[in-house]
Amino acid sequence: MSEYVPSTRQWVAEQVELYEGSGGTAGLTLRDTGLPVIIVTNRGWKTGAIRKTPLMRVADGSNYILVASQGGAPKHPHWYYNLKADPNVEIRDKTEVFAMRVREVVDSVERERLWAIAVKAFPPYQDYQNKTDRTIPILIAEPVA
Ligand code: F42
Repeated sequence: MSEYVPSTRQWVAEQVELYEGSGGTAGLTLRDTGLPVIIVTNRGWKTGAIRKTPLMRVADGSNYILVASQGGAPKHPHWYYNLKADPNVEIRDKTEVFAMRVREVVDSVERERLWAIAVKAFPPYQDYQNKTDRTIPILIAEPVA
């Protein structure tokens, strides 16, 4: 069984530590924004390591919208490639953990609808898209029946 390897970003690893270590009762927001965060547990496509990625909580019914923004950086985050390689993830939303399957949203009508929901939940996503010429991928996580 592969082990968990923390993010190389200290503040991210610390949030995961607090969120998971408290069983989903602390470390639940993006710094002091009050905006909710989820933790996506995914498998490193290269190392097989267990990775835990905090993302903004953007819900669409019982689905979650995952936005590979990485602050508008020129390249997609690593976790995007992990999810493409293995779509089976766990999403922790506070004290609840769900088995979910992820797919990239490619249909333009669906993407437009989900992007609008994401930007409403976290307006900086639009700023991030404006500052990079890469199209920020949207993935949707759906509960595994
Ligand atoms: N990032 C977003 O993109 N969107 C969000 O909405 C978001 C919200 C958010 C809220 C709170 C918080 O604390 C962080 C938040 N982040 C958000 C940041 C997010 O959690 C990630 O840190 C960020 O997106 C970068 O993701 P990353 O997967 O590129 O992480 C880097 C820093 C990392 O951990 N790199 C590792 C390393 O050793 O360099 C490798 C990680 C990895 O998955 N490696 C793969 C493997 O096989 O193990 C291989 C990957 C490859 O392609 O080589």
